[in-house]
Amino acid sequence: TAPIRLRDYRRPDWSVEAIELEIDLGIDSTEVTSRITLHGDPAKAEPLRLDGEELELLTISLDGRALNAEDYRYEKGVLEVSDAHGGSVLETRVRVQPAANTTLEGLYLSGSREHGFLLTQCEAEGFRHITFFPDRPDVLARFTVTLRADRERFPVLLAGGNPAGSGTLADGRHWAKFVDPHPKPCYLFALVAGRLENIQRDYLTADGREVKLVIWSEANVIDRCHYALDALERCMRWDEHKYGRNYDLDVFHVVATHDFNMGAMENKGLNIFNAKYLLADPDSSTDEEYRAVEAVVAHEYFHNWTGNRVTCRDWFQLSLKEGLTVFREQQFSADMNSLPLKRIEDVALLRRTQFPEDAGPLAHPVRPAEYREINNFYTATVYEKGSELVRMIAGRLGQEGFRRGMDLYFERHDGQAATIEHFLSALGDANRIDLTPYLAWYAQAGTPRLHAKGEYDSARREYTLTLSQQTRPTPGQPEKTPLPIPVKLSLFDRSGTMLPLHLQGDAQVDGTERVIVLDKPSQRFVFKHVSAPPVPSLLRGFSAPVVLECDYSPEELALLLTHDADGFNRWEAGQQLAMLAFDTSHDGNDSAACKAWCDALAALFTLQTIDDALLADLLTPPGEIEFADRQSEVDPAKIHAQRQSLQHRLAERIGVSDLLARYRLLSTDSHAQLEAASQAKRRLKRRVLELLVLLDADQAHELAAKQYDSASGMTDRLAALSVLVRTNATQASAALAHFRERYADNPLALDKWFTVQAQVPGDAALAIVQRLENDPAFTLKNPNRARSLFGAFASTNPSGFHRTDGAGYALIAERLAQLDALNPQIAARLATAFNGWQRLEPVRRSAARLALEGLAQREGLSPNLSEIVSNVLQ
Ligand code: DPP
Ligand code: ZN
Repeated sequence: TAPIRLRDYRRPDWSVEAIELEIDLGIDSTEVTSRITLHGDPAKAEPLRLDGEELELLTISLDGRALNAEDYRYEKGVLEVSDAHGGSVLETRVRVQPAANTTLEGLYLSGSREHGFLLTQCEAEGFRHITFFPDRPDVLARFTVTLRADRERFPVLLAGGNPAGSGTLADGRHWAKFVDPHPKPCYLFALVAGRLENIQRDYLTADGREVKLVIWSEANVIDRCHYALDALERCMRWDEHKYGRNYDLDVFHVVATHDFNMGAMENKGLNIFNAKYLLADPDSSTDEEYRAVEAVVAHEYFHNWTGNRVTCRDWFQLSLKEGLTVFREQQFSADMNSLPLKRIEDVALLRRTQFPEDAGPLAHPVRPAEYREINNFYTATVYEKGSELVRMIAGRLGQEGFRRGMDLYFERHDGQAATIEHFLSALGDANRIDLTPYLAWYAQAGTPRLHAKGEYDSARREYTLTLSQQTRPTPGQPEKTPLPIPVKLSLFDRSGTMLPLHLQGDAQVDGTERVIVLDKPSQRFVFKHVSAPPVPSLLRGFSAPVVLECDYSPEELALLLTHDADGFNRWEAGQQLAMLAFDTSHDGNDSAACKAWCDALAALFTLQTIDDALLADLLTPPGEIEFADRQSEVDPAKIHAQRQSLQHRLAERIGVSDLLARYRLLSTDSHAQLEAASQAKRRLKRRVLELLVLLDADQAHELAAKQYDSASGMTDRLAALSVLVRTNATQASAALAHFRERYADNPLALDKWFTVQAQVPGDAALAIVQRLENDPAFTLKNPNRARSLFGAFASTNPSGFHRTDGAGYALIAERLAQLDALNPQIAARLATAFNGWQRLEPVRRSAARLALEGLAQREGLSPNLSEIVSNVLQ
């Protein structure tokens, strides 16, 4: 199929003023009657064309007249109708088959035929699997929805919008009607029907609207929804306070399902969540998962303004809502928890997922120029890098300026389908700043490399910082232009004190931290009145999504690691130092960098003045994927071994007795409370245990086994299990058996049981994965389960997946083909694990190529999977 291009965008010939849906729900067969009131200019309009995939058309009429075969044509996903005009009403009745739908797109069944419930997923192009419609985000219509179903089987009927009546039908079935006063694109349509329980709360918005907040789930997990309800209330208050945004319907429904392709979906008034991001309780959720629930609840809620009230003109603009909403969620989570820890977590995620994407064959701009399958563009680049771009611009405008800009954005575009240009214009106009230079960030793929070089002139007492930028070619973009890169910086003297900054050209000193903007290939910045050679702390808070290259000495990095007041940059200095240590330590010979890294961390460890959670992060070197990202010929087994030996050095430097003592100290707080201090202790305790096992495996295994047995919550239990399993402890099998049994009826907990085993490093992993896929609890049909085993293995376990014999590749390629027949979206996502294969060392590289080429040649691959496989192969 030909790609769809941004530059070919045309406004729709036809739009829809209103749609009335009447849906007769059944598990095997659901009938959808749709009446759409058209809007179009008959003079210049093309014939009416509507999207519709695999719909069994039962009846069709235009303005009350049943259409004959010559009046319309339905083929290849398009319904074409002649003689429609502005104001015409087209009525169609179609049949769809929810239970047979394994793609989890459109209308489908979650759970069993006997007990499951029906639900929809329409973003990006699922609505065309439900009825005929112009399935594009710039067609906004008023939705009126009536659901009809058997009352016993489907006691709960929900759709987006406000409730507008319900009752019993003559045949004994019941009905419920919903009217959404806000015109919306069809990707925001949703319905849910089945046996569900709820918890609810009244909420009064800042502008005085009484709202019912209702969370729905199957009965057995409804008591695990309370945390999400609290989080929902918190994020609603926060959005009122921070952005002046109020909720705009009388009800806000949130529904949990175990069968979902994405994390969650922001359908207007009826959010639908992957249970993984809604359910939380101490016995089955880790601290990280609690934070993820809070973050995703907020993300979907925030979409109500950034996504729903102002939506996207076309799918190329996806980051307009996703990047912006990720950014808003990151701000919220930082406010609720800790700014530096959140920043560290987000930057680590960016480096683990987005940087490799941007450096390989799948690289694409935050606003892609073309795509074949839009579902393949819900990527780390659109989401995470997109958020970094908003952050850069927000930093440029300052807190108040950004709020002014957002206010203007909402004022101008409420009720509209907007573009990235609209967004930048509103932010810029409100601040009388031209932000168009930032558009280049949206159009250009690849991670810029920022090179920094400092020179000190003792005679003139000047420090000159030369910054230069370079972005490597990416597919389809051989030439790169320079981007505006805001660099937040401070200068430290050698005792670790920040120096006043007097930039040449400025009238006077401007504090001890400031932003300079590099917007040319190379630029010099001169700082005056600097009394001794300083150590620059660059890119503070990660002020731009770039790779910083600066020739720091180990001592300079150690100084920043010890003294930098910016929590993020402190961590960053440690990461850079660990990178240096990794590059320079060979065959047991410790380099100066390795020594400096170990010494600095050991000192911080002993000092006990640093927050426990931050310390845990400082004690963690970059991941294997980040190390691999910097190498031209990747040997994942070697990287794993080298990273292990680096950690071993660190553990040795701290020493068994200090590690043990700290472990014991941290173990005194054994209650699964959610307070930050308790969470921090658990995080550090896990890290200490992981270091201890490198020095004294027997002792650490005993402690881990005890921790597993006595854990009062999932965080401690899973940490212990993971240490036992990954380091092949004799106690591992008993703990695994216990976990399997204890959580047999808890799919989210059981997913962790699969994952922890799929992440066993090295060649042992494959046999484990092969054994686990024969576990009766394993199924490819459930996305969470498929990801928990194959996703964990292929995407998060480099030394396990990348075997020299290629058996890891062969297994995943085979499963991809099977998965593709069931659920193309999930198959395509999993296939991205092959990204980066071109940079593997030759033996693995040819094995990976073989597996990929074999997969590419299979008959009947979905457009989703073929796009990823052919892009990865190129
Ligand atoms: N549900 C996905 C998200 O919220 C797509 N909109 O990011
Ligand atoms: Zn989103």
